[in-house]
Amino acid sequence: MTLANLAPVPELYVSYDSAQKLKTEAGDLISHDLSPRQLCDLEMLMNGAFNPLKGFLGEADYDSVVETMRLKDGALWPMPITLDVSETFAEGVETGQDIALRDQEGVILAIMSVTDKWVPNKSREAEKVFGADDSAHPAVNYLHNQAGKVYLGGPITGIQQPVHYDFKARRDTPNELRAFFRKMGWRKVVAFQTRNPLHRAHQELTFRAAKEAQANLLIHPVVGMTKPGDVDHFTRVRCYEAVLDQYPAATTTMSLLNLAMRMAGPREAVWHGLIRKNHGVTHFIVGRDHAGPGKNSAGEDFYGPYDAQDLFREHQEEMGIEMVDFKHMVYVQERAQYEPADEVEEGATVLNISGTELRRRLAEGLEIPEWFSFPQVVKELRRTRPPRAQQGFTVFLTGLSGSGKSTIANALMIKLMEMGGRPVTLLDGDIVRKNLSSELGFSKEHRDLNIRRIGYVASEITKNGGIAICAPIAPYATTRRAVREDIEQFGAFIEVHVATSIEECERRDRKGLYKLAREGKIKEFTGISDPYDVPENPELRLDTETVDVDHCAHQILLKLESLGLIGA
Ligand code: PPS
Repeated sequence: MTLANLAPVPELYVSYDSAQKLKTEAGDLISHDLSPRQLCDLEMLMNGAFNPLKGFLGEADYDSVVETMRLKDGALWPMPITLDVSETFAEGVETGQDIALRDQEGVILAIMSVTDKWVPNKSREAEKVFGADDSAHPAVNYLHNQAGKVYLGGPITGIQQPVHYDFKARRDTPNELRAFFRKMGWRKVVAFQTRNPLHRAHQELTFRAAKEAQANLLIHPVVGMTKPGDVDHFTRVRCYEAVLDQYPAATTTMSLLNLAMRMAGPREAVWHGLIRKNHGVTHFIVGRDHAGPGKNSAGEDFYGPYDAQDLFREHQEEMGIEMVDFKHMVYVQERAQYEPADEVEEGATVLNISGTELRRRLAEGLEIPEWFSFPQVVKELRRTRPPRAQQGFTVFLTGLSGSGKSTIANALMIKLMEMGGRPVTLLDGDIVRKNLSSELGFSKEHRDLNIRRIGYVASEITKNGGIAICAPIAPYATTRRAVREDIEQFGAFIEVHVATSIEECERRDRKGLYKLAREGKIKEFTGISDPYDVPENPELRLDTETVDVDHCAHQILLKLESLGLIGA
């Protein structure tokens, strides 16, 4: 039987006095500004959640983790925790040097003594850690399109904890949770990891898991980074707080974990187990498709539904934390209660609402029955996810110069303004280049920056319930995808490919630019001397060669209507 050993785990912080001194000295060091994901990783490193790691992995440990799920000393550790930086930054850093790690406001949180600097083989990392070098996997996409090209490794000296302004009382370090369990006399604790709101089925299964293991229950949701598109953590925590009242008092607690998930399925499950072990937990609930990233680019699941459970089971003894299998709970109408799907009497009426169905009901403002969730949870979800017809969204037109993007965008804007209800903003390529991006040219870097700026403004508009219509060339698929991700956190992103051929654009040559490009007087001209990645799966593709502008704009309106974004 697993009982908790609640002695403290090692942290990487120095004493208050040393921290003050180090902070002053660190002012002279080269600084790295941590990305949101690195910030989460650093917090987990410093507070002992990633024990036994002492810093960002060096090259030998990294290779070993990628290949064998173990550090080079043999300790089980399935996830490479690495500090990725740009090539330019890496050029200025030598091994043996100390660097300061700062948060996004510039506060120095830690010093890292750089022992290793190398260029990783990211495709190998993707294959081994995430199972496929496929950018449909969010962590693989991050690896190739967001993470820097060079990795730095070395031990960390922790100066101060990252500051959180939200839900302070609900955030605990591993040692704070251990102390709490000790104080409460909890010797067996089962943890439930989640990145989704809890409904009645979850409440029932976690309660049963705790009863079966004769343990107390820790609801341990991730509030760092989860899967793009998830319900934001502010809303989720308000939902969790509402559900907490449903458990018998004094048997259950909730704590927030500032982890940046990777959605790595089986490896992630083992990683989650090790992290919970560090928090003093003895049992861990692993469900079907734990930390699953969704479908790969061939439309298939990345991992088998029980791969995570299998890998966890294989290692649980070594980890010192027991797995509790997730039971698929369903609502049995005749008995008016939840029961494990495999225990339901034959002939009984089983009710279930899938995640997709729930999102549809929320999006369309439809009823969500009491047997499915708690009224308070539904109220919170409705507050942040109003019906689609009241949410903000972005229409992103992309196509060659002279394809007709601006004309269609203008017609669409007028039509939407005529309908009223939401403010509409047009971010046309030329307008943006005049106002937001006047200093930029047409190199790949500048184009990316230009599109990221448009994406940023559009995401703010979308977040605040408005309609953004963007009409840049946006020639690169990876940048368009990044913008989609930014915006889909807040509302719909409708990519419209204005598919006018290069021949037709050149024939029209409204601005005379194609002629100049052919003569070599304009360099890096899209379609002539610079690439255009044709969108593979846009929400809509418009043919402007046989269809007039008015009708093109109308086609977009029909699409918006079919998505529930306008109308009723
Ligand atoms: S990008 O690639 O998305 O940043 O381009 P964008 O901001 O939409 O700007 C495109 C407009 O700039 C003019 N222009 C060029 N386009 C492509 N390549 C080169 N080298 C270039 N130089 C100037 C052109 O008029 C584009 O306007 P549109 O409205 O697309 O015709």
